[in-house]
Amino acid sequence: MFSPGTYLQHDWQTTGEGHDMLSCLFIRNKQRLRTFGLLERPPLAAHLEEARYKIFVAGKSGVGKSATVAKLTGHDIPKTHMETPGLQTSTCFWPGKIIDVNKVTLFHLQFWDAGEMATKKFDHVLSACTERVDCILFLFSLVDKSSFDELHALISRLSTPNSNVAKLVIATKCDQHAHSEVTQRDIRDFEKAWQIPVLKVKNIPDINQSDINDTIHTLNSICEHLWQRDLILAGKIPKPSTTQEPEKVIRTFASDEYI
Ligand SMILES: Nc1nc2c(ncn2[C@@H]2O[C@H](COP(=O)(O)OP(=O)(O)O)[C@@H](O)[C@H]2O)c(=O)[nH]1
Ligand SMILES: [Mg+2]
Repeated sequence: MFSPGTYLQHDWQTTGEGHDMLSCLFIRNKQRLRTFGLLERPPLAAHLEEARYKIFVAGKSGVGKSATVAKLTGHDIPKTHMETPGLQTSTCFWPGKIIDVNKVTLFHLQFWDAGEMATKKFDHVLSACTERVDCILFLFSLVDKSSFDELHALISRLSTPNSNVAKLVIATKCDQHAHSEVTQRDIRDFEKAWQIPVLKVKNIPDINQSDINDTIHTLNSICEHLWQRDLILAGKIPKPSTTQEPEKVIRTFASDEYI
């Protein structure tokens, strides 16, 4: 796991250049991201190099997959839970300043969100989501411990050895932290065991600067992990060696003790 700000300048959005670009991407007095149709591009796209990525959003039904995608793509956040019918894709454009080359890249993120029923009923839905995927976001809800416990099996099921897919975990419903069933310690232990960072989101409308900063932080983190993955694929940086499953780590320690 690398520290935020290794590949992407996280405070770039507060600079004059970043501020100007963000004003093309936010609407309603900077309270919400602009949405783009299939063939639409933000006005700043003409001047920037664009990098396109497919992101699959996985997690138990009701954890907030559709709400998270809606928040990150500027759509209305669903107020009640309605199982996503079939498969939905949504797009977001996000500019990020790459530290190494001192250049702004426009990240074109396409989120793939599938309802649980659809993935269980039709095998091709899950394979469509994972085919040539660049990143998987594993979601759990802070107020549903079982969604956190299920993560281990979910990550193992969707990870193939030596695959170069960027992985991030997102904890949803952080606005309800008073009712949290998952402790900070659980999260720290999880990060240590899996070497996958856990981001936190609250899927409520961005009503103040701190909420907007949370959205900016989430998008920067996703883009930074995608960029790191590209550098690994291009052979420019080594692949982190600590991505084995926790069970294997535990077994190694256990056999060492007997030596
Ligand atoms: N308070 C709060 N509610 C959330 C959050 N994320 C999702 N929800 C609610 O949780 C319910 C399920 O969300 P949804 O995105 O439909 O779940 P999905 O089945 O994983 O796609 C909806 O009523 C959302 O409004 C959050 O961060 N905070
Ligand atoms: Mg859904």
